[in-house]
Amino acid sequence: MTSITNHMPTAELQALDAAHHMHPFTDGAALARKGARIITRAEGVTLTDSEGQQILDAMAGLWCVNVGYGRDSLAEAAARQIRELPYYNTFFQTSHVPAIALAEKLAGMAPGDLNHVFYASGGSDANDTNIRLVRHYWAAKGKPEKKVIISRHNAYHGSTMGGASLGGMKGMHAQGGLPIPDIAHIGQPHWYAEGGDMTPGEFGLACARELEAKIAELGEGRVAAFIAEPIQGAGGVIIPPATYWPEIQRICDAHEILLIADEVICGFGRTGAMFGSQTYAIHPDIMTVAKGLSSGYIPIGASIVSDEVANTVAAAGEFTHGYTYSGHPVACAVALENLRIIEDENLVDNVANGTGPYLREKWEQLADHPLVGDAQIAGFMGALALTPDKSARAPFAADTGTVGLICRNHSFGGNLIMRHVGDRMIIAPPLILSKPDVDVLIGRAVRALDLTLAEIREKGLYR
Ligand code: PXG
Repeated sequence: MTSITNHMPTAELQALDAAHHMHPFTDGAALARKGARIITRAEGVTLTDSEGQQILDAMAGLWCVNVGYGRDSLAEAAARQIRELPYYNTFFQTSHVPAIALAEKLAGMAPGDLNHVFYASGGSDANDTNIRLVRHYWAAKGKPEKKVIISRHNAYHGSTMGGASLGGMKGMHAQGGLPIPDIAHIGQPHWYAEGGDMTPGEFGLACARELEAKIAELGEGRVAAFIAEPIQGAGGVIIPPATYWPEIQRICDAHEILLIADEVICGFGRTGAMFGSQTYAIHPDIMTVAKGLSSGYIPIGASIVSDEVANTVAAAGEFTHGYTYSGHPVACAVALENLRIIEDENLVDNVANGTGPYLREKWEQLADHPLVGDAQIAGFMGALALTPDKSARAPFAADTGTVGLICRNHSFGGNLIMRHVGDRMIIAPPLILSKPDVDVLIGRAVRALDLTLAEIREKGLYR
């Protein structure tokens, strides 16, 4: 076996990567021509690549490294647990201390009567659990025909058959025979792109009422649940109008529909409260969590379930569902230490009252840039809508994503990880971001926008 180290020349690593590593959500042939960027180390909010570049990671990895990189205590928690009990399962009437302790901790942190934890290894498989759980719940209540789960276009709920079916990404449904049966979709509350002449408030209500119309169309007796991210992340940081969530809650309550809040991105501080459900005063029956639960240091996800749903399912006999790594002791130990850091260092308060307001002020000023039609931010989730015509909120004539990709390339080239979704530029930095970090972030973002404007003018893509 070759030993592959951080010290090999970048080109050699890229060649081996192209030869043997299939990347997620990647055009493999195109990547092989270009070569992947290779990250070798990270500390705080800063990545180092194989060329020695220092990069500000304004995406917290993939929306997950909430406590930042380089936390020794997380390494120690993992090492301690591996020495003591590296693995045991939680099937067959068995349990262990890390799984028990984390479940108790999450029950205490989660709002309302969300007191029961079913573990997974990430967000996708936790959402698969949710599909089976809500259908099984209604069957246990004597309503087995309540099976349909309503989701939204442009939602992201994972890449498994269930998760991707719940998701509303057309490109994903086009591959592999999706969606599975009994999943329906309604519109997203994306005022900037789809709100037309309505005010954001009117549009938020109209979008929420699509749920009521869909329930009427399907028949209340067939609908099990509605699932949504409090703020859509992968869809492009779509922050709903203030009118949206109260109306969704009213409709779910009125029609006996379970509400699943997918908190995989919003959970653990990102919106300025511990959970996005608290930011929007939602009372979900189930929350999906992953990512920030361990700050990405180790894979873990979970469904946090209400007393009513958990007790009903428990009374109905065996729930024939589970994963080898449900409640993995090392993952639970790391998650517990990660939650201790989030609480002891008041990281949620940094988002709400510390760095957060400063980031908001600077981010919203980016709306003055000629290329930016809208600058939105909630907690540590920000989006810029790029446009050739601010007043009309107009899209570019070029294919969606052409300009966004140019901007992303200038951003990465300038050592800022700011992503694009179509022609929206997005950030979701680690929750430890400081005010000096904000100045660096904004300076690099402005430079990327300036270079993008110059390039698209030159290429005739502007107007
Ligand atoms: N729900 C939400 C809301 C997510 O954002 C998942 C579920 C699935 O979690 P796992 O752990 O199975 O990946 C996610 C994941 C992107 C991107 O491009 C976002 C995610 C995953 C991959 C890419 O923004 N979010």
